[in-house]
This record gives sequence, C-alpha cells and structure tokens, in this order.
Amino acid sequence: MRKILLTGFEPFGSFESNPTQYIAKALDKTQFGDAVVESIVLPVEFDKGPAVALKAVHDCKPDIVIATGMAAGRDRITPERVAINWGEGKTALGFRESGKLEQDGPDGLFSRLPLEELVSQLEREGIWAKISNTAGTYVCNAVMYTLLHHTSIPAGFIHVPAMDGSETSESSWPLSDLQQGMHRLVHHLVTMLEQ
Ligand code: PCA
Repeated sequence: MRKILLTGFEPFGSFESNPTQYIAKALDKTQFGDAVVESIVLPVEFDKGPAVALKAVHDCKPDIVIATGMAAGRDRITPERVAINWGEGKTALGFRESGKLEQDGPDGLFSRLPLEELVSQLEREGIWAKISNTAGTYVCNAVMYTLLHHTSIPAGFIHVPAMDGSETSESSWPLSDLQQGMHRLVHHLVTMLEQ
C-alpha cells in the first residue's frame, strides 16, 4: 500500500486554532485507493518544524508528501509553486533574523506536485483554489524548502484559509468545507500520481 504523509501545523502567533491541525487529524489513516494517509502536526518553530517533517519522511517512507499550513486572509486553497531559501519571522521562541535556510542550497525549489491539474480539478468541483507564487518566509516556507531540498519524492505545500470562528473571520471557511476540500485534493493527487 502506498503512503501519503500529510503534515499540518499547531496554532501560532495570535491564532488559537489552526485548521491544518484538524484536517491532518481528520484525514489520518484515511484510504484513497491503494494509498493511506499518515498525519503529523508540526510545531511552528524554525528549528523544529522542518526537522520534525524530515524525520517523519525518514520514519514513514511515504510515496507522496503533502504539507499544509494556514494563510489567514487568503480566500481559497492555494497550492504553493515555489519555496525560497530564506527565513524570517517571530515564533513563540523568538525572532528568527532574516537569513538563508540552507547556506549552500539553491535560491528556490519548485513544488513537485501537479499544480495546474490539481487546481483545475478542484475548481471543476466548485472548490475555490488557485496556485500561489509565494509561500512567504515563515515556517511554512521553511518546511516546504526543507522537504524539497532533502528528499526527492513528490512533495509540495498547500496553504488553506483560516477557519470560521478564528481571530480573523475575513475570508475564513467553515472547517468542514476545508476538510472536504483537502479530502478532494488528496484524492485527486493520489489519482494523478498513479497514472
Ligand atoms: N502558517 C504559517 C506557519 C504555520 C501555519 O499554519 C506560515 O504560513 O508560515
């Protein structure tokens, strides 16, 4: 049976919830054809999130990695096109000074997921989706960069809107819609990658 590693994130900053934490838990052990999901929830820290994600890849040996995080203010599911070799931002443990994630790494790394096809499939079903061309410089970008730099399996990152009831209700979605949207995304991805 093929394995899909799905990562979500803990809440961070002023947010008391992170929908990707619930989505990861809800989809854990779910089967999509001949593939099964293994989920983990990552800490939002520069020195821990990417390392925990990488360890999970080594332990679980997945065929596909789908990392997810929340981008409050976005109004649709946004698969990220590229991760950049740069990190900065304030986490619970303090401020990470602006700087390269990997001294000798390439400036940018492209997602290995079939983004155009994925977005058209979702849009066809009425699920709002759009490719994003920046994953930012915070921990989500760092996780995406690290996964792409240190593995060669199909891997990528998906940002989702905030969920209703969270600190920012602007552009938020009901959690059930986010879960359903991500369920369909994983389904399409598994189908596309087996062809
Ligand atoms: N979003 C943040 C980090 C964790 C999350 O869910 C980001 O976009 O970097």
